Amino acid sequence: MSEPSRPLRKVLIANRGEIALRVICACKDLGVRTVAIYSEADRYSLHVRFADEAVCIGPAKSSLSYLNIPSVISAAEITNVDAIHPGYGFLSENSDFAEVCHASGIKFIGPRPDVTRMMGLKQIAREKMKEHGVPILPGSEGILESAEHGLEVAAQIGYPVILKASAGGGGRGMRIVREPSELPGAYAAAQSEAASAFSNGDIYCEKFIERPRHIEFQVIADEHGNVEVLGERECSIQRRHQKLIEEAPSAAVTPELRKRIATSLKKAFAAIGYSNAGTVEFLMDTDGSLYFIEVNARIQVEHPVTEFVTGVDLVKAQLRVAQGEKIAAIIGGPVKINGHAIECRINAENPVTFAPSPGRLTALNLPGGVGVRVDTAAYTDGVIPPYYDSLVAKLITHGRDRTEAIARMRRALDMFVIEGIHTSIPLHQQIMADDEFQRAAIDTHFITRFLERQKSGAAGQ
Ligand code: MV4
Repeated sequence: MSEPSRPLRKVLIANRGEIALRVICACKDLGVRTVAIYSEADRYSLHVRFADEAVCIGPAKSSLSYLNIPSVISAAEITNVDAIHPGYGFLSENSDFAEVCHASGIKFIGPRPDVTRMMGLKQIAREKMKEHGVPILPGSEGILESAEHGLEVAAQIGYPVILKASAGGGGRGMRIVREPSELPGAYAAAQSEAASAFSNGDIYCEKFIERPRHIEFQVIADEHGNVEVLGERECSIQRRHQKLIEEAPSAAVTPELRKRIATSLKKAFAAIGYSNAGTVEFLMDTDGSLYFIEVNARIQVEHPVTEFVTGVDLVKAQLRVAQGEKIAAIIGGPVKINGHAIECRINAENPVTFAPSPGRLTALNLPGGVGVRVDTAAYTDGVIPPYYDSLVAKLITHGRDRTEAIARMRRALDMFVIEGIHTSIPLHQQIMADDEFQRAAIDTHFITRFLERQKSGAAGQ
């Protein structure tokens, strides 16, 4: 093990729920002390219980607590932490927050603020990736200057095209344009929507892929210019831009393609000075080509499937990178993809209407056994508050191959008991039994087709 040049003594976790607990686990494994922050709605949460110290930072509403930068920084200063781990969501990709951390002498566990800011401008990220050999979709060079400029680019690349907000991401502020007559209206709408949602009306344009797979690559980079790529995840099973099921590896990525993309990403990420964990989103066209779309400069919800198939503890790796350690010491050998892993997100929601279903858990049984992992902050008599996202647990299974991972997922779902609220467990049981899912015949329209099949009574076996 390489000696950390800046060993972490104490870390504040600027998050809640399962990811706060996940970070506490990694800190405990490294012998790092932890500080939890919590809102008034989370006083009895497990992250508060299992951290060494805990500070209440405000009312239930996120904007007044987990998103309140002065409150988070005050808690960090009072408890004298060395660093802040932001988890995902909340302040995790807020480069202003990362800057305030550093100005207060606190290490932000993530990429440098200037790099995160650059990745947040999607057309700049696109340009940088292109510059270093990562494949991108045909589209505008930089932002569109006008609707006329959009018409010129679209005429060149061919319809349909998609207009995207430079400061958007995750599906917000996009417009599909199928013919020239639609473009000026779509451009004006996208621009005003982006201006009010992101205070930045910049729009760029790409060729629209009708039926893509959503595939993302895991990157981990140290602060000495070394980058490693830990394979990919298949994330096509989503509903309204909320992922439901993720797996690693993708059944659609060959070892040659994986190698080629990894090589290009190592070059690009070294060149932009990226450090810590990152995810690179791609779309795969029906011909099997992968195209870069955006970078997520944070640890992601679905990181456990990558941990299962690579054996790398990604959150511990984030902490070690922040201590100044080198990737070679952290990964300790060449990356090998071992078997197959699947994650089902268990949400507090009605499995038919998808309406949120917060409340008290009157009974809980977590499944276990070979190849099963549950990441959750849930406990019997605990409450899922209505203020935050509806994730109750992540159920992750591993097998020697996809078939074994599915069998273990079905067994684990059957033994997962949650009473008192509605959850997506029944939905996952039906998807696991679905023929298209079992054949890995998936793309971003899978859920739409699946729900249609359910309605028409043509269920799987
Ligand atoms: C696209 C696309 C088709 N063509 N870009 C949605 C989320 C954001 N990260 C990018 N998104 C898309 N970008 C081009 N050029 C289709 C989507 C898209 C999508 C992508 C991944 C997973 C689910 C999706 C659902 C609808 C649209």
